[in-house]
Amino acid sequence: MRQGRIIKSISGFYDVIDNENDKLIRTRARGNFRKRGIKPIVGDMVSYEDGGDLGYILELLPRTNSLVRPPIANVNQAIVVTSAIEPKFSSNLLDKILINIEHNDIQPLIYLTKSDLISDNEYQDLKKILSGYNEADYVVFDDQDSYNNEQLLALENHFADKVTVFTGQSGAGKSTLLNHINPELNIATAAISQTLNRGKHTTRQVSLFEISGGLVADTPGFSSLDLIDIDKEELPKLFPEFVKYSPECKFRGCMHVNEPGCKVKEMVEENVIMKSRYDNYLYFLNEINSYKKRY
Ligand SMILES: Nc1nc2c(ncn2[C@@H]2O[C@H](COP(=O)(O)OP(=O)(O)OP(=O)(O)O)[C@@H](O)[C@H]2O)c(=O)[nH]1
Ligand SMILES: [Mg+2]
Ligand SMILES: [Zn+2]
Repeated sequence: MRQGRIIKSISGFYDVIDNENDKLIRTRARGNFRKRGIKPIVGDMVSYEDGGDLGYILELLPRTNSLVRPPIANVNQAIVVTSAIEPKFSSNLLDKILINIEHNDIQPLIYLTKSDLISDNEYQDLKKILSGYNEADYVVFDDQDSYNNEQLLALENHFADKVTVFTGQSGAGKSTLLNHINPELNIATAAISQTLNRGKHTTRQVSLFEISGGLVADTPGFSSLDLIDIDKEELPKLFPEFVKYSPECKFRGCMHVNEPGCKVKEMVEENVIMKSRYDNYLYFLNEINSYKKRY
């Protein structure tokens, strides 16, 4: 019995990389998986039997996390590809993406694209906003020349021994960024007018590529995002800079809304915590409350 990781799934077959010898083996799942309601997904660690031509997956090992759209398991970090324009930068959407990632215990990094399509002044404004994210402890890649070699290498340095997904709005440049990192991947990209107008995405399939000692997945983009599984009480814990100051709030379990002696609100007033992040927090809190009423 051997162990490995699924890096690709195509019509009932799973390509597994062996943990010890890095060999790639095509497998099928054991017949009783379906009866037991088990569906292997890309990223799953498995025990399997190497049957020569075709191997068999015997068991799935426990997942540390799993994403639904796209289905992928055991993800360590996410590169949040964020375009300056087309689609236009939105701090609300960026924060929503970030908290969804934090909710899954995944480390988000922010990567800005398409700065060549905005003016220098607009770029400076955006850079200022992104430096706030840097201060909130996020790694940010925001060079004006989005795909310059130095920045690409700096990004690749984060890949070793991790599973990394590229995520973000449709048309933001996820596949383009991956192609710059490794032109051999040759992933299909499309002008935004095509993807958005037809309501479909350029990237559909998920598979993990070996890059710089780690595994990396492109994912299909989205145009909007829900906060369906996030509880009200969890929300403040998904903002790292709130977590940092909340021990100094007067009340334990402070939601940083109307409570007196709230350190988070004080830090917002002192411009230590970004006002936009705090406003988005209140907005999401409202959104979560409105889900509660509907269901
Ligand atoms: N001018 C400019 N165009 C870019 C940049 N990055 C990506 N593009 C273009 O934007 C379009 C969309 O890029 P993709 O890489 O397909 O976007 P994606 O995020 O993979 O989109 P989905 O797969 O639909 O989620 C393509 O036409 C790219 O050539 C950039 O930095 N500057
Ligand atoms: Mg794509
Ligand atoms: Zn507080």
